[in-house]
Amino acid sequence: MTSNNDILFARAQKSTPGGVNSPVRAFRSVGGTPRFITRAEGPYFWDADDRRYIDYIGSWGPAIVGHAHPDVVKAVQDAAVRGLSFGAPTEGEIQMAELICQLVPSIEQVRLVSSGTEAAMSALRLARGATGRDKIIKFEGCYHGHADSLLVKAGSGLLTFGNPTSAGVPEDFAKHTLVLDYNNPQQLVDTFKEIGDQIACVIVEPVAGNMNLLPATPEFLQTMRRVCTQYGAVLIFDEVMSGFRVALGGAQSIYDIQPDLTVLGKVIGGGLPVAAFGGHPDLMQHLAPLGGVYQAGTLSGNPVTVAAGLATLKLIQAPGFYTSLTAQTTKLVTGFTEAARAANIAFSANSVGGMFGIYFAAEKPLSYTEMMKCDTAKFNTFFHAMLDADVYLAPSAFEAGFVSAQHSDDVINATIAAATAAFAKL
Ligand code: KE4
Repeated sequence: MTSNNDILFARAQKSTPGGVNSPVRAFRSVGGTPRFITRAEGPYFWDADDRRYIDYIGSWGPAIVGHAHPDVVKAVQDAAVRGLSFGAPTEGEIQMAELICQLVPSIEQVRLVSSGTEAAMSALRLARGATGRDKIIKFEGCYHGHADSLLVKAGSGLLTFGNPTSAGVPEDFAKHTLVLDYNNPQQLVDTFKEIGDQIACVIVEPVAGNMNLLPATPEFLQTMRRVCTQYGAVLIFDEVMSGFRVALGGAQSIYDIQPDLTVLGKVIGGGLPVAAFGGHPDLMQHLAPLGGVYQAGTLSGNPVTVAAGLATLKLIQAPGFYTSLTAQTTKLVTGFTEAARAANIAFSANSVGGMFGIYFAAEKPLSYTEMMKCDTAKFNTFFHAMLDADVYLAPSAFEAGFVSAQHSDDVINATIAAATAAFAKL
């Protein structure tokens, strides 16, 4: 019997490139038919055949309190009946800004935007405008959204500037971006010694989640903080994924390092489109309408989105929220690892707070190069075995997974049982 997902996917591909509005959803790296989701609740969502899955995508991070949480839904409903968007300031935006500043110590002023891409792009422009410098440093394997300057891969040598990873990005844009190795502090020091006074900023995922999960070593981030201070470069932590996911104060609270700017997204909107960037007022004052760095947005600080975000941020401040989320995620990762060992599969796993990574490699990868050696064919087989067992993992060997506060012991145990059977198939 043809699945409704197949019917919808065939139809979607006629009106939208690849049938999706974001590439990772198309299942291109794992093969098969994407599931078209009709509804979600708690740790579950349902596809077009009304089949229920345990969801470990969580909208790539936002659904940290569980899907369709009654408090969040009510906040959205209450806001919506008062109008959807005004193009004028609201008190909710002040409450959101004040709460973000309270929860993230390095942020003293913040600007709300509508996507992580927009937030990272704006933070880059602010760093360039504030320093008067053009060059930026990012790291291979880190993703900061699809702004032109960030769709750049490593050049051949240490100081060869980047080449575009995407068609449509002019060489002239890529040449200002230097792509270095994640978790390689010495390379960073050497680069700054050479051209530190040309560097506007360093942007990094302090806990990387876009090459699968790869946490930075403390030394890597400490070195980064030191050289940015020494050479007057802006240190930007992209915590779109790790913010309010790995800890209430984000990765910067775990590593106890204060970046100059922080980029946030995902969790702060609870699933509706909001992101943010913020830091010290000395930097933020460069932004229009005060300063010369232009940045704007029709739906920035949207009242309905802010209502969802405030309701979500209220829930995650509950005492023990992260203790419990971390415990559940650790149980999941431990269960996966034990099941793989019992089946004699070369497998490892890692987690930080409520995000996890699974690797078809005997040891946890500690670098991009090691990560690229993971067995993606085995992952793809495992992915589909789990999907057939109604467990929906991220449809790529190079994405992280996300646990919500609603992933109870029963849900985790059911997932581990499915993994035990799936490993046996490998
Ligand atoms: P958006 O523009 O997709 O809201 O955010 C871009 C972004 C920026 N920084 C980090 C650290 C991110 O993880 C992201 C987006 N993450 C991906 C997950 N790999 C979103 C999923 C997708 O592209 O559909």
